[in-house]
This record gives sequence, C-alpha cells and structure tokens, in this order.
Amino acid sequence: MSIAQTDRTHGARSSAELIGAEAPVLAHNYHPLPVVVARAEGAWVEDVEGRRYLDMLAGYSALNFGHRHPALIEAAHRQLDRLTLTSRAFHNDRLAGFAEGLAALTGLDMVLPMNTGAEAVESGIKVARKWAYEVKGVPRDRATIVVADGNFHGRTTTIVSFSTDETARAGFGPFTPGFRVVPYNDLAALEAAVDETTAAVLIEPIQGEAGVIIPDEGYLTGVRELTRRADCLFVADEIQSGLGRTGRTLAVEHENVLPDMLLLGKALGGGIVPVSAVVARREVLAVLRPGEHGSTFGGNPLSAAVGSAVVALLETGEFQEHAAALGEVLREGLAGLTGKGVTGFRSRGLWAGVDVDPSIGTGREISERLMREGVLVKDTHGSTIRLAPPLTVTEDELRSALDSLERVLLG
Ligand code: IF1
Repeated sequence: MSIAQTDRTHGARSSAELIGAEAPVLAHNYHPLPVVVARAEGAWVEDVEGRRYLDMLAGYSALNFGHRHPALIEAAHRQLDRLTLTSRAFHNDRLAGFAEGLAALTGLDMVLPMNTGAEAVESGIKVARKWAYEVKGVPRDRATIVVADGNFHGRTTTIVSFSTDETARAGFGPFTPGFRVVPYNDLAALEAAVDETTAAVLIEPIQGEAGVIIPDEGYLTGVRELTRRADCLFVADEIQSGLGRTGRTLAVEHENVLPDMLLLGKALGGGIVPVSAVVARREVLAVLRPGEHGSTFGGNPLSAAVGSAVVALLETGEFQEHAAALGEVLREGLAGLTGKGVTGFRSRGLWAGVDVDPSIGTGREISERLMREGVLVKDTHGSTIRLAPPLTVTEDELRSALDSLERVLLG
C-alpha cells in the first residue's frame, strides 16, 4: 500500500506540536515513544510527517490481523450502515452468530460478551466465585482464587489487588481480598495453595508483560489435572496469548489442554473495536441469571459483527500456520543474535521476549533506537523488549526487523 500520500488535512500540527499539545491536557499514565501515528495498513504505520515504521508491537497483540484488515474493515463498515448498539435489553441479529462461532472455535459451550480484557477478567472472577458458592459449595464470601507471581490481567482495582508489580498497585488500595499468589510454573506451590475454598486457578498460559515467560512443558497439563482433582476451575487468560499469536488458536493447545474458562480480548475486536469475552463450560456460565451481571456495550451488534469476522479469519487456520512458520524465522533470527547483544530470549509463534545486554541500553533506549531504524517495539521491564508483529507480517518484513535489531545491538 502506498501511504506516501499523507493526508495532512486531518490537522496541520506536526508530530512535535501534537506531542506538546498532549502534555497539559492528557493524563500522563504512559510514556509513549516520540512517534505520532496518523495512518496504518497491514504491518506498517505512518507518522504525521509520512515516515513509515514496521509495527512489531501490534497493539500488544490486539492487531493480530494487521492494521485495517480488509475483511474486518468491510464487516465493520457493513454493520455501521445497519445497526451499532441496542443494549442487551433487546436482542440483536448479530450476537447469536458471534457466540456460536466463538464457542465452536474454542471448544467450550457458552459465551459472556464483554468489551475490554479487564472486564473479561473481572467477569471471570465474579462467575468463578458464584460457581464456587452455588456448585462447589464453598461457604459464601469465602472463595479464594489462586494467581501467579508476575501476573498481568489488567488495571482495575480488583485485578491490581493481586498484582505482584508494585508500580501497577501502589497507591490504589484498599485491595480486594480472596486471592493467593504462587510462583509461576511451580506445580508443587500451586498444589499447596489450592484447598476447599478455591474457586479457580487463574493464569496466563504464557506470561506476557512479565516478558513472554513460557512455562515448562507439562505445566499447563499439571494445572489442568490439579484443578480437576481439587474441583476448582482452570481459568486461562488468553487475552494476549490467544487468537493465533503463538501459532495455535489458543496457547493452551500447545499442551492439548482445555481449561474450564477462557478469557479472550484484544485481537477479538480485530484492532477496530474493544471486544472481549468469557468462554466457559455450560455448568460454569449457567450460574449467571438475568440482572446479575451486565454491560452497556457488551455484545453490541457492531462488536459482534467484527468479532464474527475475526472468528471467520481464525477458522481457516491460515493465521495460526503463518504464525507458526514465521515463528521459526523469528526464533532462528534471535538465536543468531544471542551472544551478540541478546543475552536470552523466549519465543513461541510470533511472540518473543528478548533480553538485551544492559550495557547496550535499557529496553526503552533500545526501543528508541529501533524507532529511528523504522521499527516500533515496546520494552517490558529492564532491558527486555517484546516482539509481537501482526500475524500477517511477511518473511521479508520480519527479516528486515531482525536486521534492524542487529544494527541497533551492534551500535
Ligand atoms: C496497558 C501487555 C500490559 C493482558 C492480559 C488482560 C489484559 C491484558 C494477559 C487487560 C492487557 C495490555 C494493557 C496495556 C498494555 C498491555 C500489557 F501485557 F500486553 F503488555 F499492560 F502489561 N490480560 N494488556 O495482557 O486487557 O483491559 O487492557 O483490554 O495497560 O498499558 P485490557
């Protein structure tokens, strides 16, 4: 796509002027790279001045299908011209198809449509607790949920209540009780934390924000077996790891494990609208009755139409296969850089956490140097950067990004 014909009619202000204009009026809860994106298509974004960048962050995996995938934009346009919102006070003609398609795609029975990932996580926590009281028989208000050290599940007060990242939780108390934290990838610690009050074990199959931490082979299988034995729910947060990112529809498929409840978001909205969902066994979501949970926008026809188009893209398996194949190119490329500035990496499919020698720079400094090379990434912690391009990225684009990383590392 030629995005050279930058359309400046959207406002004459330069990138620098736009960045300056944000300062006094926009909450400073981010420290963005100094790039102002104005247009995008596929794996490429273009800033206000017309400079092009390869997007190796993809909205933290919300842009798995690239910027403005034609099928998704078409679905959105079509729905915008018909109906956008009804509330759930009435039915709409898109929701059944979305729920049927998503249930079939994941292999579970029922869908609770929400909007953001954090809303799906919060909803999953509420449903797991209600299931514990009504089905498992845990005494009211005594339910516990076991989570992992290094978790990232969103930014709401309850979710940061069980965060182990002081930056994410300091100053936001008092916190919600009922959570136990155990080391990730440690089945013995998990076994010790689960008891008759446990409603669920809530984990990311691969920890994203922690730096793409991949558990040992057998961990997810162990969690599945342990939660079944203990009569508590295995809740997998696939908001970042799911929907093709790791080379499978779901990251749990790498161990052929099916949780009791899946939390989905990000790419489920195609990079167009916020769409998230709790997908679970019937016995679990059946605990919700009218009036007990809800959302103004959850399951709206525009979201359902885009969500159905996303499900249709994933049903072919092509994005998963592409991510798996190019994931090997990514892995080989990073292995080739190991010892040349890369001190370690973890990758699965088109998702990698790359540890850079701190003497070369912090993650932020590496990100800024890559930006000047025309590649956009985001650091996680310290000197670790995350690579997560759109699953539509071509091999040439991926190799070009790896070449840029090599140049930055070699200084
Ligand atoms: C930010 C990263 C952070 C998630 C998992 C739930 C949510 C997320 C596994 C909540 C969201 C986003 C949030 C965004 C940056 C990004 C992120 F992990 F992806 F890198 F922050 F840690 N479960 N992750 O990854 O979904 O409510 O945001 O839709 O907060 O800056 P959300």
